[in-house]
Amino acid sequence: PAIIRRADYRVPDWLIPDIALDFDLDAARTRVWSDMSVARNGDHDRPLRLDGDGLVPLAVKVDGRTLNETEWTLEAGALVVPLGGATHKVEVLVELAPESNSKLMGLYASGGLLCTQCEAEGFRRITFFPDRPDILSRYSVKLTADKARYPILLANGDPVEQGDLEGGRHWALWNDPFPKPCYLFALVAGDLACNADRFVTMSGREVALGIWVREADLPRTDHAMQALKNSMAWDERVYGREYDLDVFNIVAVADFNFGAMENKGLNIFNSRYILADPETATDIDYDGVEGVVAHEYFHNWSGNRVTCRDWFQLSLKEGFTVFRDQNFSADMGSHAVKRIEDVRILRAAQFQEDSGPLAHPVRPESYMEISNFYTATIYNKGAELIRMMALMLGAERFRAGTDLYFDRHDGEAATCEDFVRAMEEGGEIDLGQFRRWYEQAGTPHVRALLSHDPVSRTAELLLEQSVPPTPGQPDKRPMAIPLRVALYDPATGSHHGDELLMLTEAQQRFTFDNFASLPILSINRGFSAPVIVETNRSQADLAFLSAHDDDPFARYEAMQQLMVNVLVGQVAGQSVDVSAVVDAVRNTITDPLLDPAFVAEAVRLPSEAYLGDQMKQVDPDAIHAARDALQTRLGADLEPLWRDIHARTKANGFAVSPAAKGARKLRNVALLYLVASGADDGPAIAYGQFSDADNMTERQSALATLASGTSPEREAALDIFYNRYSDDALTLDKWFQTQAFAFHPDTVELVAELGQHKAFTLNNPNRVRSLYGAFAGNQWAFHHKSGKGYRLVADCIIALDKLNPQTAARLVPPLGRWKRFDEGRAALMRAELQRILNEPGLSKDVTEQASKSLE
Ligand code: HT7
Ligand code: ZN
Repeated sequence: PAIIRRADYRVPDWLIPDIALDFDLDAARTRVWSDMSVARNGDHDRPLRLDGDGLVPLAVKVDGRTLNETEWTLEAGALVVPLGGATHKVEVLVELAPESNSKLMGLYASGGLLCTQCEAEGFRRITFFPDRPDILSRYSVKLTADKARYPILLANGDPVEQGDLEGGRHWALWNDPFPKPCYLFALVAGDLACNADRFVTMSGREVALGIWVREADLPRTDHAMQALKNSMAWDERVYGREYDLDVFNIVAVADFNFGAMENKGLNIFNSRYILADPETATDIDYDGVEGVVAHEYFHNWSGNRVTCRDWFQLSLKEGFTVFRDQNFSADMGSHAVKRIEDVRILRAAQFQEDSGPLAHPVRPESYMEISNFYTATIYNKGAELIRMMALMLGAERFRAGTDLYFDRHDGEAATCEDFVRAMEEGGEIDLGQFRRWYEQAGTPHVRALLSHDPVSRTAELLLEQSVPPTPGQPDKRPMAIPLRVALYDPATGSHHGDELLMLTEAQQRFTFDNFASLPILSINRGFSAPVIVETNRSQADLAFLSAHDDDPFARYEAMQQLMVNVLVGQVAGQSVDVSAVVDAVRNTITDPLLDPAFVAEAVRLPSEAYLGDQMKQVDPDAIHAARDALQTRLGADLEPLWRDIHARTKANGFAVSPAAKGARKLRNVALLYLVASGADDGPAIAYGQFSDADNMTERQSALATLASGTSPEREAALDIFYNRYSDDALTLDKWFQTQAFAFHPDTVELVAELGQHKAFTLNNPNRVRSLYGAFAGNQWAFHHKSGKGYRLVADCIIALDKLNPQTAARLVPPLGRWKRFDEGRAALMRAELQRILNEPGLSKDVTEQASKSLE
């Protein structure tokens, strides 16, 4: 497949200022009439080239005249029409079969609905069009369909008119006054019920809000509606950004390749990020709904009003919007806990990506298939870049920078460089070296060595940075790294102030006055930079910080590092002292001043995958054994405390407040340790929580705890859960996911069986991710030394590629981490990647991921 390069960007040959689309909708046969005004862009004689994917033109007209078949050509799916003048009217008719569209890109059918997904390149599967984000057009869309089957007809923008037709059909006309790229086009037709509400904007305009779902799901939409209204108010208050249309609609669909889509005025969501009630949604689900609703809403400015010039600039909208949604969620709950959660996700997904064969810069230089670049690097590392700029500028200057960015580029297709320049000008700062964060892949390593001179009573911090080689980038230049640090004086137990150090050289020294003895280093506070910090801090220093650091992230980090040191030492065969960890955990769970949600985060053991990342070579079995043993030890040594926490955090009734969520989080951690302790009544207590819970957070957590054991309660709970939720797809996903994540000796066989279960289907991406995606994230099971875990996932990729290549391609990266494992496992992983690549007719999506993974 062809490689697309950032350096090859050229302005479009033709612009499309206006387009009218006329859809005659039907699941089996939909006809699409497109009527475009086209305008030559610059002085050239190149033909009009309209991208197409799987389309056949049934009629082509130019300025009202039907062309014969010699007057146009099809080249690699695109319709090419030579045109003589400066402007023309071009019309094209095509026919689609939405019900046969299993890729879920373009127009497709989902649970009786017809809906669209166009980002990144799905619009070319609907009609012939220059499918690139720098072509901005005004859309007018007419939808016609059978009224009984599709009583609701929605498209972008504002509704204009509607009417009935003979034969039980009806129509609706929508107009979007804001020029937009075609990836933001959307329509939905179906039998939907509406949760209707309103929002009055800061200038006093009333906006009609609608969340559209199946009638039966209506009671599960209130949390999403509240999140939407909170997001609208937050964007006005924090960024001064007001909503611009008269209506804002959201539709939930069951089959969706991603989380959601920010189509102008008509967001389309994976139903898992809209529907929530206590019976079926965990607190993580509630937070997911709030965060994704906010994310898609915020795109209205960071993405829609200011869009991307080309797909290499994807992080311009995604990194910035993730940063915005993270801060929104922090404001809705706890800043400390949100930061810990976000860093955990960054490390689990992005650090892994950045250290493997698929590492790429936040602004990539090339791609084969753009869908493969909706990555943790573009999204989460991209957000960290914005966060660093916000930190360096300070709140006021950052706001001046974003105001300038939005005002200067409103209605334009912009670049990452435009954003950085607005930050520089609005924030009055030089970001010259900082730009390397967009160019260089790989997670920087920072070595921090603190020393002390008793004569001058000074402490010296030596910082050294390096960025590891990544594909295509063997040599790296030093980055501009903002590090928040504080030095604790052991004599007083307090620090002399939080400072922001800018590390810009490969090696740099910083001196601090007035220390009688060697201080204790608190570094990268708040995770101020997305780097890996290596220090010479002792276990005693870490224990001190885990009890006293006044930066919650650094305090959490100290506790995690204590645990990592013990576990990595054990895996390496060293005899290590576990008591410091036991003491630190005891201190944390008995500290009455701490937020329970923070306590839960702090005392949870690092994941097996994170532990693997700390080692030269991952030994999944040794990691599992060491972690399991430490969990048992912490459970047993502190058993009465866990018992007490578990009993005391039981709530009287359900609430989704931060306090109630924090209590549930801690309760679930206590249950985990209690069961791990080996106490005879552990499984019974877990089963009791499973049966008595009035909410899914406690029920699923108890189920997960049981699923990782072999007690008789395990099977009983799994059966009850299945029977209770077998007709609720989103909740049944949890049943698959819980088993795929479980630490059970037979997980591979169980997942293989579940792949054959009558409720399993490759046609629903949520189901696939719940089973195979979760399994590939279960390090101990997936990396079974026999290679049977690899085979299972490879079989799934091969089968799924024929239906939905995008979703198949997202399962490939775990197989690409073979360099991190022993020779035996590496050979088995490579063999599976090769087997995938040998498959005839393999998609571009999977080909790119598998071939890069083998390099
Ligand atoms: N901007 C949206 C991206 C998206 C997507 C990408 C590829 C394939 C399917 C997709 N669905 C949505 C989501 C977002 O970041 O808000
Ligand atoms: Zn987004």
